Amino acid sequence: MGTKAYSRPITLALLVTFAVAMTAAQTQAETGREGWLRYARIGQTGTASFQHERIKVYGPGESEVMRTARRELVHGLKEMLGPNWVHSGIVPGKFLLGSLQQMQWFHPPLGIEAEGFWLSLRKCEGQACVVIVGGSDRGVLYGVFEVLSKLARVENVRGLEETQNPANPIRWAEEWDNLDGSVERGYAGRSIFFDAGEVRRDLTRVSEYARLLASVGINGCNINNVNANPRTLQRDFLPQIARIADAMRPWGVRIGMSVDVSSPKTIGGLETFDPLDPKVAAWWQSKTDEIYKLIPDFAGFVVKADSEGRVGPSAYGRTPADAANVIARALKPHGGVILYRAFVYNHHLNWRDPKADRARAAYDIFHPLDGMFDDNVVVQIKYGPIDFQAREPVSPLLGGLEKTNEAIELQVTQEYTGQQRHLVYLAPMWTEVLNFDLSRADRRLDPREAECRFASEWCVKNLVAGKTFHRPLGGMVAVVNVGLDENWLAHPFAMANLYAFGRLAWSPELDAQRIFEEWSQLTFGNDPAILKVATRIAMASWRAYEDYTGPLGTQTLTDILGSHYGPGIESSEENGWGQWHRADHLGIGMDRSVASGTGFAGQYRPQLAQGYESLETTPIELLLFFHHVPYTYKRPYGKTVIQQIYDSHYQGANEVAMFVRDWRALKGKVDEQRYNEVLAKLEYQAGHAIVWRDAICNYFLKLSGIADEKGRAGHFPDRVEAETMQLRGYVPVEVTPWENASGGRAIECHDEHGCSVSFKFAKVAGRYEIDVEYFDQNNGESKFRLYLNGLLLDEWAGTANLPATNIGGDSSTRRRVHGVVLKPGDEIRIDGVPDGKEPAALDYLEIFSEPQ
Ligand code: GCW
Repeated sequence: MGTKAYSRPITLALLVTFAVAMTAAQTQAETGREGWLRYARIGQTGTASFQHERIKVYGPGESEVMRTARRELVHGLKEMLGPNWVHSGIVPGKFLLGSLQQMQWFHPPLGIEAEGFWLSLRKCEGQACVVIVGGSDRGVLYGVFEVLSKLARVENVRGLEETQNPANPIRWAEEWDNLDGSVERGYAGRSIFFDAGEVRRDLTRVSEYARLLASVGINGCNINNVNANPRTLQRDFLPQIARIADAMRPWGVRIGMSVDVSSPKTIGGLETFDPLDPKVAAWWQSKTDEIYKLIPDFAGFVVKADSEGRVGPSAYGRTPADAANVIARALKPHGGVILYRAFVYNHHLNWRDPKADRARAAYDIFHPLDGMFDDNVVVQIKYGPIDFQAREPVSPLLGGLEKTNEAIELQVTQEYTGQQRHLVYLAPMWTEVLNFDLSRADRRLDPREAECRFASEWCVKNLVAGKTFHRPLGGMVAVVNVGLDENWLAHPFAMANLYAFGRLAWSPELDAQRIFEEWSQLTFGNDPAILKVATRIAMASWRAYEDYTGPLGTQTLTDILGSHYGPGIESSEENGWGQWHRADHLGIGMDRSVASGTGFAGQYRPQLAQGYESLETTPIELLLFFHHVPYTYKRPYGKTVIQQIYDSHYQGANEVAMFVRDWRALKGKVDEQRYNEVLAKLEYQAGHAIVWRDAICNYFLKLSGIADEKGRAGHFPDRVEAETMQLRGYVPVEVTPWENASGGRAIECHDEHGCSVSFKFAKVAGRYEIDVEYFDQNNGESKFRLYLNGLLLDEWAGTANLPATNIGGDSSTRRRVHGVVLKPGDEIRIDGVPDGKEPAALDYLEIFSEPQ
């Protein structure tokens, strides 16, 4: 290390105390645009854990990433420490950053890998200083973010001395953005990359996104939908793609692109896209060379082929390995990689065939190809064998490739887990998957247990990182689908999933709750009251969602043919998509045993396969994924399956009601904007959880004919069905499927001047909560007014952005009015005015007694 590295120090001097006190309550509005990188002011009231008289940032090196690192550090320190920053330029430094080569004279420890870093509190010229050494410039940037995060969370850095290396070489965010600006399965606004067939002129949000990604160590971003439009590869389009790369590069985020394997034919003018045809290979080579001319650090391609209507190598009788390798060889000279998705399956399965099973597809297709993929191919495998369900067994393919690189694919975008209208913190599920031991014996098949305590080589996290079989590559990717919404993912808490994904890709050893706490502190500040409530809600949320949607391994029981959002129990049956639960009046579940079912259980390693094979040793959470059982089946000391269905749905819905209550306790502590945003979303979720609960309980009550032993399912003593009230203009309608509305019916208004519905209250006098269940479609903004004896109690409009153009489980929404004093004979009336195609529809009123 020569003095050259010190030639252009940025020096900032002032009197600063890093206090360990709580951050003051954040009471001004916050939009969430900064994500967890808010750098809120640190309180100055406590004892210093770490005192500086002068802070100076030396940033040797001139690379773009190094400049970013230096700027970010200065920015973060300024924001957190206050406005008293002064540039001095001469004072001995307190923060030193540099790459390994530049900082040798600090004798950094051995073992700092290319993207890793070393943080150390040292004495520099007689004063305490924080040394940040990266294995590369990117490593320095990651180190800077780590230090800033520690400071923001007022962690004691007095004894700072740590080395961190990422566990996974591949840590990518993938976006399903289309060139027209829409985002497939995106729930947070339009694409930050594209609009109207072009790359956006203003890529500010892209740079900001790259900053968020870099702050949790994500090093790649695949920018377009895996259902790929070949247009992105066209010569005149590539310079636009290069602009995206330019926007992300300063943050060390390399971009990748989804490509359609038929491109040599569709845009290349060849008569074939057969991967074994030399002309096709030449086309990929020259196309790839062209890309690297414009984007020298291009990360690579992602491929979806032979899946859900996409063409693929099967068109020529070739394998995924053939298709992957021809592209891999074009990337190889440039250091690029191809992520070939194992999400390959036939969606025209014969549902009458008891042996047919979509869950088998990935393993059946890819396991025989093990060893046939080039070294820069990574097989990208969804965590479960079906499709991002709230609960699935771990994909057996993750343990089925020993001579092939693999990456696990997760979803931050909550396609099947409430679409960011429901709060679902997914890291507990992900850590369960990552810690799952695919070799384990059948001693205890409880998927809630972290099994990898003894670092088994068959642990998913070790397999995907490439450690088990010493693979050159491996990693974790997540479909994120951020959008132009100011807060990126629509629900403030959804950002915890993005944060957690990055943290886990960096270090899959981390604990889901610990990660959440970090995120919460960074996002909402260090007030312990907020931390406690937010953490409790988050940690209970996945289980709650699973409980009120589809427990016992039935998958999510959502409308799989449409929105993937509200309940749609029969949508998965009697079609070729293969998400079957096979419920009939006697029982439910899919027999995937080897002995009598599809044989899927046999794709696991022997001991685990044995565990899943038997009804008794299959973990209860996956019971119906592996077995078809009568509703009356129960384990010793357990409940019947049907009773578990009832209980879990009531339990899940009650849990969300608690989320609302708990969050309310934070009024005045969390800034108003985010407090209100979260509250409104939780209230909506609590209502929608009831829609889910009732749809599923009522459906299985009718189908099985077995009553809920607690008398809840099908009994709603506080409910008044809209169709039984006095209707003026409103007309009763049947709802399809019937279970998605109370009593199977609702009322609609088709008079543009409005309609009205009323009834006389008949219970004892008291104080009540009135819940109005109405339908909020996205093709109109109906208005509703609620009256008590002619006096207006509440009014609202159906303005939510729900994935529904008609009445049903996607649009059913609850409006709650508290503290209404009622006596027998009072008239409750609702006036509804339709708008556009939305008929101001109502399902029922529910009137609960409230404490006086
Ligand atoms: O879950 C399904 C989604 C599709 C998606 C597909 C995939 C991009 O419903 O929208 O297509 O998975 O992962 O390829």
